[in-house]
Amino acid sequence: MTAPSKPAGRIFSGAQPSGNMHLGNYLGAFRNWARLQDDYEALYCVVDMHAITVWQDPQDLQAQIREAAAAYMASGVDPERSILYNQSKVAGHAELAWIFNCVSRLGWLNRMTQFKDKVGKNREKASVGLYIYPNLMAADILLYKATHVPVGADQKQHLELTRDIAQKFNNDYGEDIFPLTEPVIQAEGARIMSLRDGSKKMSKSDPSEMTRINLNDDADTLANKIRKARTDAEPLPGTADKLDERPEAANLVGIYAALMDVSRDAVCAEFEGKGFGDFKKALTEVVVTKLSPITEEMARLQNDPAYIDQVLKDGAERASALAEPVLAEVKRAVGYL
Ligand code: AQP
Repeated sequence: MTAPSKPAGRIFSGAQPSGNMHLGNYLGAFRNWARLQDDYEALYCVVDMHAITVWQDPQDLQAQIREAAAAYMASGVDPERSILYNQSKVAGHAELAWIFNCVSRLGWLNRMTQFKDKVGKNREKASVGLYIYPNLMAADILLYKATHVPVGADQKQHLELTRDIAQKFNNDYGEDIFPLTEPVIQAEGARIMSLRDGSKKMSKSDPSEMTRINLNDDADTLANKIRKARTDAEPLPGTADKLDERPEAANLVGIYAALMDVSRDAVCAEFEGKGFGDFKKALTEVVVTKLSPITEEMARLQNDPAYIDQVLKDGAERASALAEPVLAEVKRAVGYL
């Protein structure tokens, strides 16, 4: 009998239960989480503390937390092999975040583009939580000394901040406590854009439902959203580099490529010269085929909230057991009695 091989490291990742989970979350995150769980020790968290940085109705939030957990599992995350839990159940996230609030610098947070994008001109009215969100994200990751974080390209800047915080903490306290965590970003699917505007990412919080493909959309809804997706009048080119100035066309080709696990060049070669009428039909078929098993499994799981709650509770106990020694080490280094 061969001994089980050692994991390549420890992964932490999460999504905010701030609305319906969508195709961007699936291709940029969940699908990769499932693929990585055999090679890494993996913690996948429903980051409900992040979600309340913008207003969430308490009743809706409970349903959204369960929906997120169901989406992870339906995408292939196995709660036995991975640790699946919700953030607010492990108090160490908040405790370490406070320490990091005292390590992180205002100048660093002022450079975070996601905060600027989210608040726009309403900076004065944004919650303080939204501003210090990247410090909590650093705490999420470093509470478990995670070595790798699989994320969409939009989170790269936050991960760089996590590394800055780890480095400054280690320097300030003269101990090598935290690792410098590496992002794991996939080539295809790393950045799925809005169906209505190729310059904006597909997002849960976009007010228009037509901008995103939700994992719980039925086949008719999906077909309608793809039919109405913005494109241009040109046919598809033979190679993907010719899509550089055509963001909406590039996005649809990218979605097709990511779902089929092929390159964008391969998709262009297949559809060269075809118009978007034909391409959208083929894309709809692929989206429906790939997403309908996930949609069905999510619905099945959400019909059994007690099961989801038990998974989250078990996961929180396992996560707490990993977090406790790290938090004890940090508190000792900081000089808490
Ligand atoms: N459009 C996207 N393309 C690729 N990956 C994406 N992710 C999110 N949107 C896309 C990845 O999904 C994971 C979970 O993201 P999140 O829910 O924590 O936060 P977010 O990036 O802020 O997602 P949304 O949908 O835009 O939420 P709201 O609107 O609530 O802010 C992350 O790994 C993210 O990269």
